[in-house]
Amino acid sequence: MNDNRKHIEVCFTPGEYEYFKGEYDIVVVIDVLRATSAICAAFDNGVNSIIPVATVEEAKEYQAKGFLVGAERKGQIVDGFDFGNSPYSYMKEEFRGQDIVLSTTNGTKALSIASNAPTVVVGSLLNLDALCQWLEEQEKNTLCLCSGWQDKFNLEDTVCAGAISEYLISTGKFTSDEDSSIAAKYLYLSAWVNPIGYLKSSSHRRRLKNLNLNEDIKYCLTPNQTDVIPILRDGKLVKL
Ligand code: 3SL
Repeated sequence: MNDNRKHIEVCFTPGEYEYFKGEYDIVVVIDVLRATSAICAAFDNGVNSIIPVATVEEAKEYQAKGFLVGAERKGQIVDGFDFGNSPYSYMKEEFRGQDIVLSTTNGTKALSIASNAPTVVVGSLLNLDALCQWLEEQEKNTLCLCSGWQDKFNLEDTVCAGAISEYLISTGKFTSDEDSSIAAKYLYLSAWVNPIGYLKSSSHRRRLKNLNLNEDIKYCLTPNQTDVIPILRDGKLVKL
């Protein structure tokens, strides 16, 4: 057994992050529905950078300075902003090469609380394989931080974190100690036979379905559509 194995652990919600922080070289922030999926889609479509901000007030300050700003709360575009969190918003030609500011209910909050970690990257089902391979190459202690929903556990982020953990453990270079990590792995193993079917039961999927966001759900739950790995550098997400 290789005793130099690095840790891959899972934190279920931003509220629990304080019990994990400081121990990991890399934090992977995950918000499958929809913030980190939208961010991956944006970079895949040529956006130059994204400044994630935790509050609508900060988003308004950037708007006043002339930035292109998106804001979402509870699944809907915040009044006064032109776009929110739909991955399709970021596929417009006019966004290519642009610097964007984004504030969302949970995803940008998680990015903001993780921002002091040595390395922060964005994970989703969309960039799953590329991210797993990159994490394997780094061989560093890694934490998957699930954005959850208003500090509550959610299925889709946990399944994505479990997929990352399972892959890294299978390389023989990583191990997990925390029960949250082991639970995430088992959840992933039972979900992966039919991820869309499994995640049909998730509360946030139902919330988004009620807002007629079925196309977004389908897109966000379809793995491996891009190789981009967004990374936080000086408060800005850029393409690695
Ligand atoms: O919480 C978030 O950051 C969002 O992704 C939520 S929603 O999918 O836009 O409802």
